[in-house]
Amino acid sequence: MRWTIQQLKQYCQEGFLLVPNLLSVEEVAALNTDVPRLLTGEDSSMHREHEHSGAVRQVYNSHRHVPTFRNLARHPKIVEPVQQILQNSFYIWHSKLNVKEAFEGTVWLWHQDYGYWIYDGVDSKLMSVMIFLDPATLNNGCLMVISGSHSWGRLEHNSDTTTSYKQWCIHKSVLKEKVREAEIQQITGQPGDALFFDCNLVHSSNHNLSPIPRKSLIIAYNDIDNKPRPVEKPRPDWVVSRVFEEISWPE
Ligand SMILES: O=C(O)CCC(=O)C(=O)O
Repeated sequence: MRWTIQQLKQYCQEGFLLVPNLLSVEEVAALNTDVPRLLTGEDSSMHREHEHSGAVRQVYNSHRHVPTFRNLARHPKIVEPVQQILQNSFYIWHSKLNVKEAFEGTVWLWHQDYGYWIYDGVDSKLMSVMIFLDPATLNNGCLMVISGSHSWGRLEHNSDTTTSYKQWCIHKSVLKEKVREAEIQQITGQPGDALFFDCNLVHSSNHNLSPIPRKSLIIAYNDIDNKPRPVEKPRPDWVVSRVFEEISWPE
């Protein structure tokens, strides 16, 4: 499960690494079997965000409530590379099922996750793993990234309310200066593939204009020694977890 030196080097240079077939067909099927109960809202303890159309956009923290998702968040295939990257024990910052329903799933504007997370009183010692539960294609709003952008450090963000969800996104003037068309990479893949990425990687995604959904689970991990310092406006536990259950590998 450990990454090779070459894989780690690529992750450090580019700020992300796509691992094809991280999960087997059976493992993805087991997760997808539990997805409908996340979407229907029968378990109200999971926080949900919706599109203007009413479609579910995100379901937070399934790893706390659903055994398949709980096991995945602690699976050696994921936590061993996370430990190699963070070089410390860590805990789950949050997890979210990002849904992007067919025809309805809307955009994610260009941002860095640390663009938001800095206001939660942490340093940039966090990272995320995006596990594809559906195919991610050019038409259904696959993730787009700028290779190497994590090394720019945190960029200036501002709030944007033009979409169905209030987003923090990189200031347009900064984008115009920094982002070149040729450098935008579309991360397409198959169910079971996983993208590991740095909290300062610049990323976005388009509207899903296709007839197939684009569901993926993002699990964010934070270095155990980077717990949030007190801030003026602490965000709720569903987005900034106060469950500091330590994960280290080998356990
Ligand atoms: O699901 C996507 O396309 C992007 C999601 C994202 O950037 C986020 O949840 O911060």
